[in-house]
Amino acid sequence: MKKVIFATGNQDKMGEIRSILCDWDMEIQSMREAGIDLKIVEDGKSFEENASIKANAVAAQLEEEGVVVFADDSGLEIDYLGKEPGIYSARYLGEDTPYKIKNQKILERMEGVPKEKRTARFVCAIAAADKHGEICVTRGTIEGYIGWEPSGANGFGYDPIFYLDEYGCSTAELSPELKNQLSHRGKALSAMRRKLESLAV
Ligand code: ITT
Repeated sequence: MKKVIFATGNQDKMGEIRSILCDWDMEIQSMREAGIDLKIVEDGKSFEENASIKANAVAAQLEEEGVVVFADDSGLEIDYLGKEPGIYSARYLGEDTPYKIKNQKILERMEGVPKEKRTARFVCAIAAADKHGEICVTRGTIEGYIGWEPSGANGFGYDPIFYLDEYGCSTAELSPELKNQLSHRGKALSAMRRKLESLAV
């Protein structure tokens, strides 16, 4: 294996992925850097299915041996809201709606809900595929709760309303290094790296 191409159009994710994998001796490219432009319909029923759909769609375009496509499908599950927005996290209230508004809406829907019922988690599935097909899928999660107000300017998406008990702050208030060490994405990517190393892909 000589190169990983990430099947994502999300620049915030891509930034985190590069930092998480910065000590891996591997060429890492975004889909755009690899010159691949694909509109992928994410119609799976789980994070794992959607990650596979994205990785397989891009891998089907590959001609070169030794290139592996990774895809990240991730989102926020809020227990009180029946695990919403879940796999629809990017599409919640509309793909182009600013996160300030999405986060405010979630806080409104959680009004009056006590701390013990505000549990939530970020989930990340990473799928890997090459020109011969799918290799494997890994999952990482981080448990937390929905706070009462947005706070912090780091991270992206739902980070300002997702709080960690152990740190008493939102994941948007953590340094990028600490978020990456603890996060769903950090865990799923580390698991994938170990798995591919053990399979000697
Ligand atoms: P690609 O499919 O092109 O990778 P996307 O943004 O559409 O980009 P997803 O379908 O996986 O990606 O949706 C993930 C959404 O979940 C993302 O847009 C955020 O709203 C949310 N999310 C995932 N990880 C997050 C994190 O670490 N912090 C905050 N929000 C996160």
